[in-house]
Amino acid sequence: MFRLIRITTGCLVAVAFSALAVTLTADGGTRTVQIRDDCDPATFNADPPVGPGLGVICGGDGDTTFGDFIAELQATQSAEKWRFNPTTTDDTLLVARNRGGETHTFTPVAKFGGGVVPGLNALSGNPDVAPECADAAKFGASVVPPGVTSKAIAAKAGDHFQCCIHPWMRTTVTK
Ligand SMILES: [Cu+2]
Repeated sequence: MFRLIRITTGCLVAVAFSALAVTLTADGGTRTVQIRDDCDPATFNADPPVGPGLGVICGGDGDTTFGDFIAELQATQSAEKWRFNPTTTDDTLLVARNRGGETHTFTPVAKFGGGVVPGLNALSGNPDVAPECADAAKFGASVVPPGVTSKAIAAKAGDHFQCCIHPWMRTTVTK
């Protein structure tokens, strides 16, 4: 750094280098976790399955019908296109960005477990509800609606984040 400054001329250039170094350091530890789904609005918002009074649950333009979503869960205990990306990160400042059509949560949990939808817990093999996902009073602050990016969340190695609606959606912070 000193050599760079010496071979350049002028105070403004030196200041510019310093500012760049600070910016790179700050960005290096931040990770945007993309939240994705593929819900087909016609079938996800139909009644059934959603039922009256719950409003629109799929505001996106995905291609997976509700029937295919359930069938995939029955076959594999997961729906591949409902996911956090990445599923592991060594970054310790996280923001979650919902690029899907459904509301998701990005909730810190001590241990991965089920969420607030009993049917999805059963289909995904998560019968034990994570306490942090037990009710909206607990996970409400971690809800990420479609199109929204969360505030930055400080994390450390070993931390776990999951969706309290779709409990197979997970990210683990690694060393
Ligand atoms: Cu979700």
